[in-house]
Amino acid sequence: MINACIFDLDGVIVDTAKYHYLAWKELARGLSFDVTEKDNERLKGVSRMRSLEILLEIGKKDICEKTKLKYSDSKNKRYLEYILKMTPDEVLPGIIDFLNELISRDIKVALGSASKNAMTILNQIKLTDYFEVVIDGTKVSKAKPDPEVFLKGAEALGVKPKECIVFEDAEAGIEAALNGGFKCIGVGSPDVLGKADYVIHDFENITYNDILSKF
Ligand code: B16
Ligand code: MG
Repeated sequence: MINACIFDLDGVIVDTAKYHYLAWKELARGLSFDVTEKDNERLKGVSRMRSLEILLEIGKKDICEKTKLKYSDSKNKRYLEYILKMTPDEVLPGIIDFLNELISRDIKVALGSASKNAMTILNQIKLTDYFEVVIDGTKVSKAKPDPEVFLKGAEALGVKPKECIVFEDAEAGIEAALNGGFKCIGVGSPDVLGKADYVIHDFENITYNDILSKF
């Protein structure tokens, strides 16, 4: 019996990856190197500090912890400038219909995101009220692929992992869901998300029955 759904934010509900990319690119440019869109794929779903470390590996820069904090803060300030301009139009296609269907069927709904900016983004896109529970980067100590974010979400909803479907766009997130004993739907390309139980391209014209039929 499936009683609940947990949604990742970036890449599932909205495409904030493009703003992360712009902000990281500006930081890299200031350090005299460039990042490509392919590099950016490695930053999806991982924490802010781990993203910075991957970026510095790409640019072959070796810096001390104090400077890392300064760089991650400055990237986040730039990122905030982008997300504070977001509007509800940026919610990805099909998401609102799908959330409304879940709510009308009494399926519990939570958000499980690595982002410390998740509440700001939900407020910008006016989706806060859809989520009974929000577990974000401010509430976890272990990053995906550790299942902590989803386990805390399930616990707060009062459901067992096996009763819950996680929707994720990143490989690290799919691994986190499977490591926690959740059912998992990948959102994006099967080439990247092949470990998921099933992969959808996006939520356009997807009903809850379509998802249930995969389990
Ligand atoms: P922040 P998700 C993740 O969000 C992003 O995919 C990842 O690129 C980002 O580094 C991470 O949040 C932390 O974000 O800097 O805002 O705390 O996909 O888990 O919703
Ligand atoms: Mg994501």
